Amino acid sequence: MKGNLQSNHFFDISPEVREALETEKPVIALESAIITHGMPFPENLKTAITAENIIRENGVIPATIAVIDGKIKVGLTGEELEKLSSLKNTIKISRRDLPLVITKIFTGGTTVAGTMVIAKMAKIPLFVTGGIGGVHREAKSTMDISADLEELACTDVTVVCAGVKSILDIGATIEYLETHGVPVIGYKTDRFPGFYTRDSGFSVDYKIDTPEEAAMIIYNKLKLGLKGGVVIANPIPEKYAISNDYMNRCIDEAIVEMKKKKITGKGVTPFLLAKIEEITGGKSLESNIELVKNNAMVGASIALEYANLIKRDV
Ligand code: PSU
Ligand code: MN
Repeated sequence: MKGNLQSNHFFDISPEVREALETEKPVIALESAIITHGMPFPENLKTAITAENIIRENGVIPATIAVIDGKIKVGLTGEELEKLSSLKNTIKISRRDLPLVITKIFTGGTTVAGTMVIAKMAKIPLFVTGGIGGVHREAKSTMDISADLEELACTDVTVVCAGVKSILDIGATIEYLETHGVPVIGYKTDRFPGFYTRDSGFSVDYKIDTPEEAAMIIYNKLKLGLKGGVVIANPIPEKYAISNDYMNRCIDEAIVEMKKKKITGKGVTPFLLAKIEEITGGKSLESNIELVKNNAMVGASIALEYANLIKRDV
């Protein structure tokens, strides 16, 4: 399981992450499109730092992934985090953008898909985010299906998230994951969480109650040689949840605005996130921050258990 990318000139793995990978200490990746395109400054920076701190306090090394000046970074310094969160007009980097941004020496945040690609290359088995992308509500005519789903179908990295927002067609997103053989597991819940809400109205097939169980599922999947990711769906803490009805009204309003402005492609998700924050007067942002912290905590506890399993397996 040793990291072998130290000599690869595309990568810059931080000394802390490199040491952890070489000595099989628990490491968990974090995405950065949430920093560059998901939250405004300075909340994006504060949340990124807090999530890293939570992970460290739980005995795990955080590896935030991004591309800075054409280098693929695994583990960012404080300065790099600051630069990434305050820069305007950075690139939202998914799988397809990677060869471009390293060639053109660009800077940007990696989406769930982009982060999974890099985490896999760096041999990091787990990763924490807020929410994953999915099938957009009008995908029948727009074909807008997030590359995150295809990545989950083929790349062997587990994602801890709070489900998906109802800016998406949640039912179609769940069906897509089922078709592509991606396990969707409820963490202490049998409902599929809807990001701001603990229950999207859809169920999950399996509920787990402990980090040990999550780690064992990921480990057994590895042993079976099954390709693809796993979704651990961890609901937002009750205290920060927002009602489905209210949220859906805000989302409908945001979508009307999006259509008026003719926003399409990779601009859709960042636009909707920012618009919803504006409509809710910042309430959605507060919830977003809290669910990321909660995912960092659960993700770290799973990473610890998973590292124990890998250590025992020689
Ligand atoms: N959903 C959220 N917050 C986010 C994202 C999604 O609730 O910040 C970001 C993630 O980086 C995700 C990306 O990978 O948006 C999906 O974008 P698209 O729909 O363009 O694939
Ligand atoms: Mn899209």
